[in-house]
Parts: sequence; structure tokens; C-alpha cells
Amino acid sequence: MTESDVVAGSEALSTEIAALVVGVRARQPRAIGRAISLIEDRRHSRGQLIGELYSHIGRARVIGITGPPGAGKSTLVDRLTRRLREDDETVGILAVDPTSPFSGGAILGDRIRMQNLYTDPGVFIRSMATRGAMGGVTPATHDAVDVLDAAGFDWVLVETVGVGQDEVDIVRSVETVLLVTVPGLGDDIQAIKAGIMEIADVFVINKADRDGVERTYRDLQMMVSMDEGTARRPQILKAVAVRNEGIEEILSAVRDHRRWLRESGELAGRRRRHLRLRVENILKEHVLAMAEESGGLESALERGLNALSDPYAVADSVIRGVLRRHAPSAQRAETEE
Ligand SMILES: Nc1nc2c(ncn2[C@@H]2O[C@H](COP(=O)(O)OP(=O)(O)OP(=O)(O)O)[C@@H](O)[C@H]2O)c(=O)[nH]1
Ligand SMILES: [Mg+2]
Repeated sequence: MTESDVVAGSEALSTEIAALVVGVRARQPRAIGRAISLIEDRRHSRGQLIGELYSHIGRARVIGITGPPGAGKSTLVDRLTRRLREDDETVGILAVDPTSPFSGGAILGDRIRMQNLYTDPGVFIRSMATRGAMGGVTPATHDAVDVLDAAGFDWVLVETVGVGQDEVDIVRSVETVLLVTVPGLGDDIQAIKAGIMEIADVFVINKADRDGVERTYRDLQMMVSMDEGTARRPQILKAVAVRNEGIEEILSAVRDHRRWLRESGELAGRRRRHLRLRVENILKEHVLAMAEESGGLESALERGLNALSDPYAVADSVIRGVLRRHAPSAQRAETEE
């Protein structure tokens, strides 16, 4: 991102973006893919793209599928998608792997598992690679969900691996969070508890063909009943994704949850929290870009390293630099002092 990118918010809609918008709205896979690439590359025009698409979003049911590595998330996504396709519902899928910089293998695995779906025009599948930079993968995922929503997919399924803060932030943008776990992961439940537990709307114990299902079920039930903080006690379901068992129940739990969100008024609160998170992320990214471009971040850091400034003074001087460049009135006030 360059400085002119940062300040050129109001420039005319480029022909490239205009064409992408038309393509996305027509649900053309190539246009959708290019739109998501533009978002991933963090091109400044992504703001324009989202701006153009924004009046068309809000129709898709956005479901997050998260949980430990290998729990069967992709298999579940595949089976849920097949079931939805039987009812002619269209599905956009985002597989996000923010934790591993080497997600190529996992993505390949997903491709093989979901092979048949790749040729179905009612399904779009996209893996989103990791981004190390601050404000990286989370805003990109939110934007990509918007693209799929605006493309008119009835459902958007977002798969994320792991239980870190990135995942929590990603799945916060969805309507319903499915937390997939497997039998016998005693310690795992502790990990889940620490991280993502409070945002799970439905628990799925997958691989219920394995030993220890009942134990895990009881553990989860106990954990859920002890949590006073949640507005609604999450449902706990069992599934054997490879045998297509429990899929119907999961979809029905998702529909129940969606109904509750609307009837309880919880949806409005979630939307507000989500918007705040998203805007905060964009702000951080923009302010940092401005600091690098016009606030003299690097030279201010140099002074900090030479012990001439403390970190607060470095940050202050960077902010003053940004203001001098971007807000003429602030500059005037400062010179008048
Ligand atoms: N026994 C059994 N195996 C399953 C079940 N569901 C999935 N698997 C297997 O578990 C393995 C991992 O499945 P994935 O769907 O790739 O799991 P994932 O959670 O998407 O994995 P990552 O994306 O790598 O975190 C595969 O070999 C699946 O065939 C199930 O219900 N029972
Ligand atoms: Mg997977």
C-alpha cells in the first residue's frame, strides 16, 4: 500500500472493479476468485470493491466450522454441502488456515476430499492462505465472506483450524459457530474452553464411531451447563461425517440457532460487535500504513533504538508526522502554538 493509496479513498470506480462487481454478482467463479485474490493481496481497491458489493450482502447464512486439526471439519463441510445441494441451495466455502504458513498440504487434502464439489456450479470453494502481517487474515476473511454473500450463495461455510485469537475473530463474523471436536480429547476440551468455547453455538462431536463418545458428551454437557455467561446453551450433537451420520441434525440445529438469533434480538448485538471489530481492524491497518508512509515510522524507530526516545515518545512523534501530512488544520494549529 502506498501513501497515495491510503488517501485516494474517493477516486472514481475503476473499470477493473466495475467488471469484478458485475462478475461477482453474476456468480462467475473467475470473478469471485479474482475478487478474493485482490482482497488477499490487500490492494487498496478492495475498499471500493466491498463498497460496491455492500448493498447486496446480508442474505447468506454464514456458518463457521472450527475446532482442532484433523477433527473432520472439511469432511463435515463436504457432507453439509452435499446435503444442501440436494435442496438446490448454493454454497460458498472458505477454508482458512491462519496458523500454519505451510497450508499447501492441507489445502491439497481438502481438494481431494471435495473433488466432486469443485465441478458443481452451485458450489464455490476457496482456500485462504495465511497472512503474517498485522490485521492480516481476519479482515481478508470478512471481506471474502462479503464477496460470497454478494455473489448470492445461499450459504457461506467458513472452515478455520485451531483455536487461537484469529479464529475467534474470524468466526465472530459468522451467524452460527459449529465447534467440531472428537471423542477422547480431554485436554482439548480444556484448550477449547480457554479459547473459543464461549462463542460456540453448536458443539459437534465428530468421529462418534470411536470410543469415548459418551464421556466427551458428558464432559461437554457439564462444561456447557456450568457456563452462566452464554445467552443460550449450545446444543451438543454427535456425528460420523465419513458415514454421513448426524448431518441432518446439524443443519436443523443451525436453523434453530438462526431462528433464536432473530427472535431474541441477539443478532443485532452480534452485528454491532462484528462491525466494530472489523472497523477497528481496518483502522489499525490504515493508521499503520500512514505511519509507515508519512509519519516517519522508520526514522522514529531509529531514534528509539538509540535511546533518544522512549516508545511512547516514538509513537507520539509518528502520530504528529501523520497529522502534519494528512490534516492541514492540525498542522496550522501546531504552528500557531
Ligand atoms: N473415523 C472417522 N474418521 C473421520 C470422520 N470424519 C472425518 N474423518 C477422517 O479424519 C481425517 C481428517 O478429516 P478432515 O475432514 O480433513 O479434518 P479437518 O478438521 O478438516 O482437518 P484440518 O483441516 O487439517 O484441521 C480424515 O482422514 C477423515 O477421513 C468420522 O466421522 N469418523
Ligand atoms: Mg480441513
